[in-house]
Amino acid sequence: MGLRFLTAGESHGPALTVIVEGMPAGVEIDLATVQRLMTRRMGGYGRGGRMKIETDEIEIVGGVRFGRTLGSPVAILIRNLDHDNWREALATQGERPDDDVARTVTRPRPGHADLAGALKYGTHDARDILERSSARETAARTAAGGVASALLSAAGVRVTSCTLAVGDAVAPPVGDDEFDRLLALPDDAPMRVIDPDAQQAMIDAVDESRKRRDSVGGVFEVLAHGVPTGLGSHVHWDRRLDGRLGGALMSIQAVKAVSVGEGIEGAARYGSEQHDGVHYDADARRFTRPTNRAGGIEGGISNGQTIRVTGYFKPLASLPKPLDSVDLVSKERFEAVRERTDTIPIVAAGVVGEAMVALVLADELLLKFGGDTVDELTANLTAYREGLSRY
Ligand code: EPS
Repeated sequence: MGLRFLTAGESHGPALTVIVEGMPAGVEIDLATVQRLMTRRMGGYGRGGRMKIETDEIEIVGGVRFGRTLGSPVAILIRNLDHDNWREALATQGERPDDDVARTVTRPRPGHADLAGALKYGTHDARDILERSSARETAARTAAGGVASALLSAAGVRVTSCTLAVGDAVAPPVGDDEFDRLLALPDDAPMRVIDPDAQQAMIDAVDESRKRRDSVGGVFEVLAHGVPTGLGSHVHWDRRLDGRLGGALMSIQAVKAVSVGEGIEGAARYGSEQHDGVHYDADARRFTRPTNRAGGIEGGISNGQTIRVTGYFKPLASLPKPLDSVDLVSKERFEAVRERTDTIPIVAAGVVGEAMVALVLADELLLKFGGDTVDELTANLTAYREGLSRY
């Protein structure tokens, strides 16, 4: 067993909560570092009104003592400050009030979980569905990712993200050697882009979308630096690291496609243009690559290069100018319900991507190197790395 986590909580319910199980003892959990990730997830240009209400302050309620993990499940609570405005609609007890007070939703939004979820879970109130399908849940995942990142830090692995596109505004590709420049971007940057012209073009694309009362799609990339060779495995489908990371990114609300390295570009290339040659650095006693089109994974195994995975974000389904829909009760045609929403939370999507990648990598580190304490894990990792240098 490696690292696993469970989240619970509705978007306007009392709180979100997450339990991370499998953390070894002795990992330093700096509240401010986890909180910083939470705050970064709230930011970026293109966010809507909800983030002006929330603070996403985390409360660690289990598994940590004097700033270090105990080896027991780490439990975190994030209160929804907006719940104050939703107490009656999201009450956990009592009789169902009338539809206005319950904020019943009978007009499903195309592209959202509303209709399929209402049919599946046997309700005529899509609020039962949208409260949980909401990307608000990613705040809990981000907290879990912050815990996983603390373990990665101890193993010398760092994770960051960048914005690659908003609508038709595209950033120039970021090289592996620009990792530290990405890390150094200010937390309150409107987009996670190094190139100022690309950033401005993305801001303009958000403004244009707002002007049209529409949403717009985008692309983010997650990079993980310092990942040891040998995480994941070719031996079975569910152990392939690219498959696991792909699933983890695809599980983020609104992500509809994922690529590893230059996977999408590679589909239009010859093999000789796609694969990274293998070199050997005799002084450092290690294999090197002049390029990283594979995104740090070959045969489902990390190859020691920077891991790069890209998430393709569809335009959000809550539109200020709604599409056609049909009332769940009367079956009459109506415009879909109008919910407050973001234009595109692409910076947030990148941060959630970082969290999901961190969770998968921390799980893989524990599966390979084990240990009930962080010292045991890092000793095993050091011995393994020494073994590789004698290969
Ligand atoms: C979301 C709708 C909006 C977003 C929300 C995701 O929330 P609300 O309905 O309260 O305005 O702001 O994202 C978050 C709350 C968040 O924390 O990221 C949706 O329908 O998915």
